[in-house]
Amino acid sequence: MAGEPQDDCLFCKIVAGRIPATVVRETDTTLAFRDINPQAPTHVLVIPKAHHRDAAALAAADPALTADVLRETEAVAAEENLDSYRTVFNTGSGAGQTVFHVHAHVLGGRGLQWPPG
Ligand code: DGP
Repeated sequence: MAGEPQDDCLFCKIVAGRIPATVVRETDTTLAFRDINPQAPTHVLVIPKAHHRDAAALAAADPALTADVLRETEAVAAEENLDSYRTVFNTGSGAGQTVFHVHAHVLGGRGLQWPPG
């Protein structure tokens, strides 16, 4: 069911503390932790604690939680002293999504090219 923890979900396991992560921010509804394979000097993932598959599913199920995630991306950028940064939601395997628990990548600390690959 939407929002319920999934036994086979990596990020639900991080939320539950069953897999370690370098947490940089936590709220009642969200968790922000460093990406295990950073693509920039700052590369933090912001997730809702509740399980939703992707950004579209999250936005449809819980607009307030969607806003919480977006607010936290900005909070991470401020804490990391990023003047410029990129927030990315990969949606679907064709776009590079590999973990199907919605997450915003916050990337910064270097020049970022456009368009992305
Ligand atoms: P995506 O490809 O958009 O689904 O991004 C998934 C990201 O998750 C990817 O950049 C690598 C990161 N990742 C995968 N496994 C782990 C993990 O166990 N811990 C942490 N911190 N990040 C992970």
